[in-house]
Amino acid sequence: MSTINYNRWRDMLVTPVDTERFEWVHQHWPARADDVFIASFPKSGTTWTQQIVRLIYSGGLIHDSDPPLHAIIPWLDDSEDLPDLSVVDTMNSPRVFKSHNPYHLLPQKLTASNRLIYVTRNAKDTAVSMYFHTFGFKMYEYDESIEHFIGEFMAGRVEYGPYWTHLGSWYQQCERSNILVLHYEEMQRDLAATVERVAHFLDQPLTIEDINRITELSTFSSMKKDPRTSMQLWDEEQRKPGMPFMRKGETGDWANHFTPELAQAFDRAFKVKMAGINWSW
Ligand code: PPS
Repeated sequence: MSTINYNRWRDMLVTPVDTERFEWVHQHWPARADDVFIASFPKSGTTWTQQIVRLIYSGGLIHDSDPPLHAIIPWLDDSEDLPDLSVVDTMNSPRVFKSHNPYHLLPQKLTASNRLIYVTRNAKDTAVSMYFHTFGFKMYEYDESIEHFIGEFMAGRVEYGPYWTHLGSWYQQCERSNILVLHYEEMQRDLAATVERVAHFLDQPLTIEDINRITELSTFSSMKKDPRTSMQLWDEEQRKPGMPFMRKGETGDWANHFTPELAQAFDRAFKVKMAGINWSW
């Protein structure tokens, strides 16, 4: 299918059908003062950051009885991912949640006491990862080429898009002291330093041994091995064969999928669309 049946919620396209949940969470969800949010444009390193944060709070310990990562750090807006929203009332503080919303669509009851971590990734790598996500999940019924998807990405016709609007909404807020911005590429360059930075932001003192353990458990290969972080169940039930959620985990993979002409056109268009957003990847 060449077009995807997105739903529209406010100024965004989304695939979850239950947009009432999005609206309710945005308007009414009662946040606690110490709730933490990990937010991102999809495919920017959300799951990776969830793993780092979850390990920081557990002192780098994982137990066999632990539930999957997405149950420890749930996605409030998505009623398929989290059918019973009341379970979050029983979570111990500080609770951590995932969001794919732009800043202005976070729960309105959040205040300056809530810590927010925003993860970003190079636009071309994000587009490639999002293509494999969309092609791989059966629910999208999407079987077009990567060139087609990149065209959709450039036109802003993708979930939670446009990419530049999402980044712009967070960029405008990023000087706030309760916001930490991570870049996927920096995480790749120095994961241990990222772990340290996030722990400092969350006021969680760690020993060198803790940092080393968390770093090791947050590598791509460790996360791919563990069914609780590799989203193995999604792979088995919801994705096409040979299209794993933990796909490649590399920086610069775009070069394997963009022709030089397409890369040039993309860069030209994004220079204009991203004007004023001075993050570099
Ligand atoms: S989602 O569906 O929006 O929550 O996806 P998200 O978690 O934001 O992004 C998925 C991409 O992140 C890669 N990933 C990692 N890369 C490096 N190291 C680690 N530990 C890691 N964990 C996840 C994952 O493979 C997806 O990227 P691609 O390029 O598709 O491999």
